[in-house]
Amino acid sequence: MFQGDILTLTSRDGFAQLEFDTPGSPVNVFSRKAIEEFSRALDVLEQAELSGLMIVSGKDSFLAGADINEFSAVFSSGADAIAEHLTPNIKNFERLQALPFATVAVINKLALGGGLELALACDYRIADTAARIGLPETRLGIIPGWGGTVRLPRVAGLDTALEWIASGKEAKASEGLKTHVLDAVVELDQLRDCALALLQRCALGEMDYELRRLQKTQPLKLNQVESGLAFESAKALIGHQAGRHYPAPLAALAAIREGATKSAAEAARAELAYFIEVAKTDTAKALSGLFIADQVVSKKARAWKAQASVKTAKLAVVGAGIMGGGIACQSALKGLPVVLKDINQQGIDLGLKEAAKVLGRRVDKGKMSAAGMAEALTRIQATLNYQPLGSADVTVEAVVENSGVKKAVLAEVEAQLPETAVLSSNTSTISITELATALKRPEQFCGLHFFNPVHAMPLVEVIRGAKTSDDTVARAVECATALGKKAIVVNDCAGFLVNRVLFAYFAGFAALLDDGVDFTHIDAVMVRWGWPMGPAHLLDVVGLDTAEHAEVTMAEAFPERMGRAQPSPTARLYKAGLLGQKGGKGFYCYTKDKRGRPQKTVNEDAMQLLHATSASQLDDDMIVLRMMAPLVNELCRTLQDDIVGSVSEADMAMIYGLGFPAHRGGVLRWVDSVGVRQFCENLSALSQCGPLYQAEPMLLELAENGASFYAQAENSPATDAAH
Ligand code: 3H9
Repeated sequence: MFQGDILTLTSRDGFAQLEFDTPGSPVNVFSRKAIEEFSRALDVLEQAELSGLMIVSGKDSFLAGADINEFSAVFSSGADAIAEHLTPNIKNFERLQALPFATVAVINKLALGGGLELALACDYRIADTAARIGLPETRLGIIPGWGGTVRLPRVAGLDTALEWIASGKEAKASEGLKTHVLDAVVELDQLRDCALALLQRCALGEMDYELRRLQKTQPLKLNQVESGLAFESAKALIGHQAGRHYPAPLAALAAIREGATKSAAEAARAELAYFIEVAKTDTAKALSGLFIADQVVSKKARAWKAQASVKTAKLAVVGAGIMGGGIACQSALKGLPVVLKDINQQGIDLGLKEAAKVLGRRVDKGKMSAAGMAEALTRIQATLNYQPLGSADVTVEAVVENSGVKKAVLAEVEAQLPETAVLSSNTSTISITELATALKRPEQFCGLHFFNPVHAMPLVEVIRGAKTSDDTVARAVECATALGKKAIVVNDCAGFLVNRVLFAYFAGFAALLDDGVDFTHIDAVMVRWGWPMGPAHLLDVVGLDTAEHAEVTMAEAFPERMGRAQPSPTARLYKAGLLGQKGGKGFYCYTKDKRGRPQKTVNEDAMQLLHATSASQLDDDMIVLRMMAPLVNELCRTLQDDIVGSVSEADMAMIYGLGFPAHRGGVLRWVDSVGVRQFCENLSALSQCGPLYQAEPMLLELAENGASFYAQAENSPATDAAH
């Protein structure tokens, strides 16, 4: 009946089938082209003599929503452009809902965002038992824009709609059925037969699809007092959960609230107004940009993985400290057998204790059964001998952060490994090329830098030394992804990508402290700005001994920016015997309250040691600039020096490795939102603050051309072989 590039409309015995199948893509999305074809298919459907329609997918999943790649250009083009982008599918869904026969959405595997909105515009929704459905728009900084805030409350009730839309959660098919979002859940191979049977019953008048349409077009049936209470309590809860940097969940609530007492057509207008309001925010641009940057990272990792000559079937970890134990635990959790080797039983006990602690917390939270935990722990083979390492495909060295010790251990381990094995180091700062000088097979050696705590931090930096082979990089990426991590391949330098940039940030912090600014004030400002913790707190968590040691390494590598004439604040506290959180005292004192919950109070000794005065306070914007400028500059240098392969990977590494606030979309995307030229002007006011504050050539060039990091990245996507 209709044949487009994406959509095919056919009919048999009076029942039509509209199939989405986007050529060359693993998933279906509502791109402009798909929307346009949908509208043409509706032209045909409106004229045809039919008894029912089922909408199906030719892919192994139904529909993943709007094409997120189209958002950035649209969101930057103002309210009219946003409205123009949304309107064709709003109309399509209204036309679908008004067809003169029953309609059913056949959901295989997933229906998200606009995919579920399409299904909600159908009279019935049937999904397979493993399907996941949801409206994840608020996670992208927007709200559903094709009727989700109008139809979901009318189909499933206010509570379900508020919960699903504000959280952006993906629900299982069983929950969809329980909440009446779905009408039936069947085995995958029965989906289409079941849909046809349902349409036949509608055609025979056994089921009243018109009644369902009536429910979707009328105001919500709510008692005014109750609904006032429901909206007010939801507002408090959603506002609290979302936090001040994420406006979309509250905008979704406002759209639902405004539409609740209105007809569906009026409610749709309210939805559009709220959609435009949020789509224009930097948060929406940042969060939808993040999805795309994340896809760049995943795509590169997939490409590396595909090249790996051997899949990791067994891992080995040498050094059973907090990091070694954490890596072994992650391996066990992901079903990968792991050998955990240390030189003494105490070390082994510590590593196993760490693993049991992490898994135990999962059991407490109901994420794992006690039997599952026991089974996972059996995957860890603890040993004091080298011999079991012989069966591991990849070995991670995680001993003390000292170049001499690491070289000796690595050489010893290499001698025990089969010639085909990959050896790696979990060093956080020491050059991989330098460590490789101790080895006979440097081409089979690389860095695998995990972050603490291993189970919680999504990033692993895969560091390529001067002699590391492509296959070793590929196998390391394969191993990191098998451990459930996001792998980003970087070239070698002191601190690699993440710590090199982090220590520039700490250098900015030290400079502020030298100027007498109170560290509690800096921490408070940076947390308000969106960081999960301020720099002083972060240094305490890293450990002042570890941080001081890394500072020395970084100062040696980059003396002009990170070298210091006098001991840094970290060094001063460390020399005064303060170790940070693990020792109970650092910038802050760490204790537990009566209920055993951790407490953090200012350490007055640290205040005195650092001569912090509240007199020399700078305003918040200046503190943010003084903290962020060294980080931005250093990140530019890592791009200039080819340490990291693309703007997207640089930004994602900051988010996954440092917890940089996601609502800012990444460090460089944040600079784009300020404007590169404006950022350089802001920096020029800080020229007296030294080399950390001199704008890098990359920034100056972008500023001169009126360009931005992402405009640049989109024009010349980094696909270079080095990464
Ligand atoms: C929305 O619908 C708003 C409306 O209310 C109103 C709008 C105006 N767009 O992740 P994968 C691509 S907002 C563009 O590797 P998986 C993805 O880039 C939207 N592309 O596979 C990748 O491309 P490539 C609400 C998309 O199995 C390929 O598909 N929807 C989109 O691990 C495979 O993806 C969402 O937020 C998209 N919407 O996971 C869903 N979705 O092959 C976002 C996927 O070139 N998507 N691609 O690298 C996801 O959560 C996951 O991709 C999904 C599949 C679960 C679907």
